[in-house]
Order: sequence, then C-alpha cells, then structure tokens
Amino acid sequence: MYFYQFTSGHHVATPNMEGIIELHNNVMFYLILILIFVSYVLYSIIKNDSNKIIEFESYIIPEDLLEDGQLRMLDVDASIVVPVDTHIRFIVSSADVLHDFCVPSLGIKIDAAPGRLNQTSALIQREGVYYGQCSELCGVFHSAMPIKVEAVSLYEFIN
Ligand SMILES: [Cu+2]
Repeated sequence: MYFYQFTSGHHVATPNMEGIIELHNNVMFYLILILIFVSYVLYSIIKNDSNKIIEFESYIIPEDLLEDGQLRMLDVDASIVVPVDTHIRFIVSSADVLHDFCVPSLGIKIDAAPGRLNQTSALIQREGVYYGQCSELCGVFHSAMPIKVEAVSLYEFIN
C-alpha cells in the first residue's frame, strides 16, 4: 500500500521541502525585523539632525560703556565660545572687503576675503579668553573690529 499525493505548485510534499519553507519563513522574519530596526534608526538620525545654524553678531564695546575689567578696543558684546581639547575649524569669509581673522595667541592669522571661504584649525589646550583684531586695512572702522575667543571646558560648552 502506498500514498500518492497530487501536488500542484509549491504544495508541501516532502520533509525536505518543509524544511526549506521553514528556513525561508525564519529568514524572512528576521530580515523584516532587521529592516524595521534599521529604518527606525535611520529615521531617528534624520529627524534629530536639525541643521541648526549658530548665528551671532559681535560688536566692540564703546569706551563709555566699558565695565571694570573689560579691555578698551578689545572687548566685544558677544564672544566666540569654543571648547578646549577639541579640534576646531574656523571657516572665514567676508561680506564686504578684505578683513583678517587674527588671534595671535592661538597662532591664527587668516584673510577673510569676500566670496571666498578660508579655513584654519585650532586645538586650544587652555581655558581662557583669547583676543584678536582684524589685521587687514579694511576701512574706516578697521580699528573697531576686535575678536574675542572664549575657550571653555567641553562640559561647559555643551551646557
Ligand atoms: Cu576688517
């Protein structure tokens, strides 16, 4: 006596085929799990990337508004705050004429040319305030454009 089964298409007929189908189902299950996980991670990365532009204007503090301890012709109302022990890149450009981003105590002196991006880097190892000035003869207010870089600890920088 024997069994004869009519099979059509992919009907499970043999133990081998059963095994293959089970393997296929398992593989697909885990593939879909991985796919969902990867999509979720990608989505959260894209969502959190908020392309925030840090924008600020920094002006010299006029002589009559100076407070105790502030330096004449050097102090500004908004300084550049950077972290120490971190590789920093300064990208320098200008909107009108040639200027120069010069901070001698950081060893930086780089031209700010209109229509051009210049870059230089720094690795500041000590916290503190670093002063600089525009050092390209740029016009009437050439002497009134100081640079103030404040180096703070990474913790302070983040918070
Ligand atoms: Cu200038």
